Amino acid sequence: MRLTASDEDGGVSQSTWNLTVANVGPDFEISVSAVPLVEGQTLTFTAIGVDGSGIDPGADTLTYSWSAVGPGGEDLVMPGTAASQLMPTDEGAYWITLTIGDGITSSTRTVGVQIANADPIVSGLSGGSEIASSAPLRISGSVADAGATDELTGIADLGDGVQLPLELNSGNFKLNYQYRVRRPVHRNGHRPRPRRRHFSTDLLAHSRCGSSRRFC
Ligand SMILES: [Ca+2]
Ligand SMILES: [Ca+2]
Ligand SMILES: [Ca+2]
Repeated sequence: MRLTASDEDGGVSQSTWNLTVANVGPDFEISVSAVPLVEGQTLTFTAIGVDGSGIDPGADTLTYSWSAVGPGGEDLVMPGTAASQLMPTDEGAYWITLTIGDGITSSTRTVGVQIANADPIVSGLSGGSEIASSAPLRISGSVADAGATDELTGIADLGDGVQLPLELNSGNFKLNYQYRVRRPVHRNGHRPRPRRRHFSTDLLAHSRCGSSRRFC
């Protein structure tokens, strides 16, 4: 910085003052999108300044480097600049780290999110809801789970003590069961003619934890 002093008679004097402006590094927090913290849900992480200020007070060009560690200690890729996204495939604790540099120095922040398991969903049920006692029971449908690594099992509970395992093929199942009703014997030794009857079937789907069994 140069200081100049002048008088009314044309006298001039100058002096130089060395002034150094120090860089201020990035300062920020990581915000998480307000969505349910469950597996299969895409989460958005955004770098924001502290207390409403900017991430860096200078006009520096900032660089961003995101990374994440899953519940099993696995490294997860997170591209992006001021914001990045991650879709947890299973429940558990995920740790997201962001480093922002301004060309001179850098700052790093880490935030953790606890992801919950999502229940499997049974859908697309089709088949007869009323059959004769000697007719086969046929029901089909599908089971889906938001957790990409969850292993699915299913049980059909006929409500009378009979429970049948569902064999899932790519999430689809077909239940084919010969449902028999014991007909009472009358005093004369004859059985009454079979009558149609109603029954209810509960399909229970379960998901087993994939990579992080400690959160089951
Ligand atoms: Ca700076
Ligand atoms: Ca799961
Ligand atoms: Ca699940």
